Amino acid sequence: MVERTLAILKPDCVRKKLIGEVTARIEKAGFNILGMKKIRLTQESAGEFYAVHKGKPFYDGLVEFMSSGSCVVMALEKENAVADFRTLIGATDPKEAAPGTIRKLYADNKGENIVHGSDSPENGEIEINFFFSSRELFAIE
Ligand code: DAT
Ligand code: MG
Repeated sequence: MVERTLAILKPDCVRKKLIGEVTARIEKAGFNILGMKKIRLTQESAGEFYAVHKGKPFYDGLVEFMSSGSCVVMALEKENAVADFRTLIGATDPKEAAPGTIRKLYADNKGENIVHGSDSPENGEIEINFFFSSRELFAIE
């Protein structure tokens, strides 16, 4: 099924000047980029985006990190987009990520892991709507 998933190139990705390399990997893996922009999360908006993790020991650090610099958000579309994007980025902890995955290649640790991917098609839609209006999304024609 054709699905949509949200990608966030996190502040560590931007700081390391890896926007181009990560985006090239995403395109080469067959994802269509429907929308793409640079944003800066506030602590409040980062906390809202990651509300599902509220109360976990890493939550405060996650909010701090995600609001520590700018990010690039992308709305992606592809057959089986959610699972295929998670395969492309690899496990949350780069130490456990498969060889050749984006997190294995570029991430320093579990907290600063270069890229976010949605965990279900439902959350993909919700997360895309968090950052994009429908007028900011364009199919490849
Ligand atoms: P994922 O981003 O792979 O979906 P997640 O949803 O479990 O992982 O967690 C969201 C983010 O929170 C993750 O990308 C990095 C951070 N995080 C998760 N578990 C962590 C931990 N044990 N220590 C530090 N940061 C963690
Ligand atoms: Mg997750």
